[in-house]
Amino acid sequence: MAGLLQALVGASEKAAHIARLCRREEPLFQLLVAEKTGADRNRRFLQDFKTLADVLIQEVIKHDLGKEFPELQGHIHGEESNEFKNGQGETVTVRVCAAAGDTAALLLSVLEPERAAAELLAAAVHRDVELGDTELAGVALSVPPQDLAIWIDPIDSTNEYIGGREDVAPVDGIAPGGLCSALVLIGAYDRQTGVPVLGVINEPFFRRDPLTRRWQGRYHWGVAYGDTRLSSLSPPPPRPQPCVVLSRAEGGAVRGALGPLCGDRLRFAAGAGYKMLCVILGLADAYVLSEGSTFAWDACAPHAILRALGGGTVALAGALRARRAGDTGNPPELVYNRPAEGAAGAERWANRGGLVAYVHPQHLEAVLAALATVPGL
Ligand code: 2IP
Ligand code: CA
Ligand code: CA
Repeated sequence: MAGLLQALVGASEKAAHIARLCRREEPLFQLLVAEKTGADRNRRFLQDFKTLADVLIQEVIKHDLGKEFPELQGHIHGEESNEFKNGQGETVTVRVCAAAGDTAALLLSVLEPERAAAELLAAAVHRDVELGDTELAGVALSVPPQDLAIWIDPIDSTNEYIGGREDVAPVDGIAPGGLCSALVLIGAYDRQTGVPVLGVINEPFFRRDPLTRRWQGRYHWGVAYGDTRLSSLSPPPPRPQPCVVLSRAEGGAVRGALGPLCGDRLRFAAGAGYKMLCVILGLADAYVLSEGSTFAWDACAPHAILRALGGGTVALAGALRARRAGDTGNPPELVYNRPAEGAAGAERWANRGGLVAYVHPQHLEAVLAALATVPGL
């Protein structure tokens, strides 16, 4: 049996394949779109979409990991619920069946009359993934699955995934938006402490193959367990003057406070996962978010990789509070096992009070010092 890390990467590859498949045919893609309702609504967007791709991908990851690691069953969580409304207004519970034919029949009840689409998706759900990654195959870890739980964001940056823009020009390597900011995020955290320990980020739309014009993906992983720190990536070198990446929704006060620190190195990008990936890859030195508009499933996987590289993700409000109280210890990191008190639906898992993602502690320190001057933060 391969290890848990290999299983997370394999699941992300299958997920990325399904994400690509769903975009290939525009009429099929239109069929896959349904609107979110009720308490699951992400309050940041007027129109927040849940796609069948999202729901299906989450179920596939849950199914494959739970089958290989029964100890994880009941501890694999994600952004989506597995209920999907079909064209007739009936609620269909999306799940992976024992055989591809049964999964296709279930999917057809959502996709009717697109039989070919349902069969294509079912085949992708049931296919075996061969990784062919010798570096990853050589990683031997003794991380006990019974101590862990999982957060899945089957597709982060759904809006960009649906919009599908391919021609967004990057600014110093950072794409301000577009398809490349849609990512698959799978993170494992310690059930007792809530600390993230394994993370996989998959980029399904990394680049187009120059010959076939088909999308090619890539993935990154990290381990921060006990004293073990391992990653598919090396820590990026720090810049003397930090580059900070923000959401376009970030307000003027935060932009203004970071201006003197970054000069002209303030960047904007879509996707919480993508912005954390920019920090992981060294395209930015920090990602600052002053609001609770990300969730446990957005941050868990990238946070684990950041930890593997010597960095982390702190809870912004808590870090500023501690700082203002004269606490000189390490600022509090986000944890993933504690629902917000008094909240309902997705809000239970919001990273309330914002966050700062970083690799180099000196950048975290500089960012917190700058933000401490902002009244109301
Ligand atoms: C979203 C997505 C958005 C992000 C938001 C996340 O997740 O990553 O892009 O907002 O915080 O919750 P922004 O792009 O302004 O950073 P999803 O697409 O999975 O709903
Ligand atoms: Ca997300
Ligand atoms: Ca999502």
